[in-house]
Amino acid sequence: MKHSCLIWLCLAVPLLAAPPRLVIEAESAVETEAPMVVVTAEQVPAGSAFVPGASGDSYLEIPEKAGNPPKLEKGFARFEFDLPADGDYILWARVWWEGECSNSFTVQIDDQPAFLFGENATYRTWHWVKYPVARITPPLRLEKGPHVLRVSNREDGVRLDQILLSPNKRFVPVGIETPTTTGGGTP
Ligand SMILES: [Ca+2]
Repeated sequence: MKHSCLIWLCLAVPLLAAPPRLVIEAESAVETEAPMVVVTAEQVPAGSAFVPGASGDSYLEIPEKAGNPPKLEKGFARFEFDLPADGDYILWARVWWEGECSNSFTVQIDDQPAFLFGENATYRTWHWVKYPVARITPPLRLEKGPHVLRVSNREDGVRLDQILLSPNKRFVPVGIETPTTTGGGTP
């Protein structure tokens, strides 16, 4: 092997070893239950307003005043996806929160324990939020193959544009990401 080829191989192997990140449009969920709804400019929930700037000009929403647990347990979106490799993943979501009482979801992956997602203090703008936030909480250990992710109602007045799973703990999404797969349904 030529010396230059050896250098190329050394550079390429670490890149090939890292599993790629997964990006899903929220509106491509395989199933949604009201009051979680798909929103487009032409299809806006009564009493709500369309928020521009979402990828695909479409997102999921639990409208403000729609209700939330414990009075209303309903409202979820279910996603199905395949992971190309085992890994420890960081979950990111591009969200729009109405305010401090409208800034979280409950998330569950497969049969793992459900966890609280959000509760950060950035309101009324699209932005990325991650899990886990604290370093003491381990990333999500996920195996290669099919998975089910469920985003459930915890507070109304919330919007979800994209979901991203990254094995790279240093990666930070900034704007809209290019979808790499669907959530099992049609966007
Ligand atoms: Ca979207």
